[in-house]
Amino acid sequence: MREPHATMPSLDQLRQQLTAIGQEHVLAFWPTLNQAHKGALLAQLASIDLAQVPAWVSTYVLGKPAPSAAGAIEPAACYALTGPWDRAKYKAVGTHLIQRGKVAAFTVAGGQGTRLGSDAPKGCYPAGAVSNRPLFACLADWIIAAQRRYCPPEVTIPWYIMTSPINHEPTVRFFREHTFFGLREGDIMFFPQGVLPSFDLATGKLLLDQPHQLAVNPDGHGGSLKALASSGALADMHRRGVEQLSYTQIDNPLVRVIDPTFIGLHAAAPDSSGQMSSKMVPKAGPDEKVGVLCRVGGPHGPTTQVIEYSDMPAALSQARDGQGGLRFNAGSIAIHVISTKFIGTLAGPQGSGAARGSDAGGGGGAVGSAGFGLPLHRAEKKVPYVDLATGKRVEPDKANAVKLEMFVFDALPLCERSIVLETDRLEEFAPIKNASGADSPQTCRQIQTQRAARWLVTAGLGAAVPRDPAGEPACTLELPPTTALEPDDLRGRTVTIVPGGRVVL
Ligand code: UD2
Repeated sequence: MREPHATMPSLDQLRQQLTAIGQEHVLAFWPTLNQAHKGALLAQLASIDLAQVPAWVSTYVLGKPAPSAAGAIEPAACYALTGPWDRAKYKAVGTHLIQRGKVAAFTVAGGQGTRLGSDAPKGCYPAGAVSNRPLFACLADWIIAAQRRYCPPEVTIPWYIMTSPINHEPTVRFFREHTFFGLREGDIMFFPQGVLPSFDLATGKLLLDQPHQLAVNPDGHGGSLKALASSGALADMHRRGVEQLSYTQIDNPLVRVIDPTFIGLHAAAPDSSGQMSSKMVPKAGPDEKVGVLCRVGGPHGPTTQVIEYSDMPAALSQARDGQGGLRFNAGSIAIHVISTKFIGTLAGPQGSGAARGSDAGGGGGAVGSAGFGLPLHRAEKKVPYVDLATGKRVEPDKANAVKLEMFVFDALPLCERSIVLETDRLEEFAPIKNASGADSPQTCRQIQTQRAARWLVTAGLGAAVPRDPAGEPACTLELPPTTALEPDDLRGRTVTIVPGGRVVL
């Protein structure tokens, strides 16, 4: 979508433009619309980059571009969980940045809980294994705990939350109802992401959701980079002196929202440009539905990239290394640190994606509105539409439309040098995506319990955990970050858990 026009084009101008691109049907109901609806349709059309529409249609709607990994694909190198690298040194670097107010949290929360059978914003979904605290609260708890641990009283960790036009209002209302989960209202900024039009799958025509309204869809989490700039969030960070954004998704209650070691490694590792870094966990198996961090050959040499699972050639997903493990093992868990300067460079006047060059020094960059150089991805979906012949709204029972979206990890190859940190799945990856089976509320509860039990063992309190005959915890445990950010915080505590018990530690 384009930025709002200073002057609205006239109906005639838009009609001409639409006719030139073969999309004049979106004005089919014009004579029947009231004034308010006419104004709304004109404004919506003016906000779309109509000049781009023919290229989107030919490339992504009627065409199906092959995955763009043109060059040789190799596994990405990682900072391994067990070293050898100086974890303490980088943790100190990250802690220092947090202490000085140089780090903010950023959550992409534009999604609904559709796969979970909920119409509410995903962040409202109950996630605490025992308390049922919503996902938003779980992330807020981490920020509160990190502030207490790392920051002097005058420093806070601001939290930027990207919503979508669909869930913006309910998200803000939810935070108000819960008094911002204990955070200062002024330290949280909500902003909606942009949208892109949805297209008829067979013809490439723009779909109408209502006679006066195009069907649109959120522009993907990749839209966050542009939305950070256009919403004023980037300018707000610049004012506050924020240099690094800790990027996470909303669906994972165990996510380390602020991780000093990862932030420090990103900012100071010799092979990092300090622009954008990623965390990975070893994949659970060849078919796990996570993108894979790879090194992909390109015209300027190989770059670190995420290849989404659906785009990864099957032969590579299945390939084994010398020890029998998966050769492409680095599962992306959608956790990144991104410098504000890098985002500013992408937002620059060219928006060319030519954002190479080191940002390790931090600082804000120029903020513009164009481009961002991220490619689009297509997805075939069911999208309700108004039938032009009958004027009736149709709820399709099979995919009838193409939605376009951007992925944030497509910014990785635009970095000069990008590093990957291996992390432990049990420690920080328990996403809730599906109502049952993999990545469900049930698996999330299990992982929370196992992690809490592991931390109790590490802290010398393992005897408190009742076990079943297989050695698994025979209880449900929840360990909020406000109790412990790491296992050592539990040392010396007294813990009593009865078999079958449900305990918030
Ligand atoms: C994502 C990754 C996958 C893996 C996995 C880990 C993609 C395409 N795939 O899969 O590789 O890392 O996560 O859990 O990212 N969102 C928005 N606006 C949008 C679309 C999504 O804010 O327009 C947010 C959404 O609220 C959620 C996150 O992005 O926090 C992930 O979205 P998803 O559920 O579509 O991604 P998923 O689980 O298929």
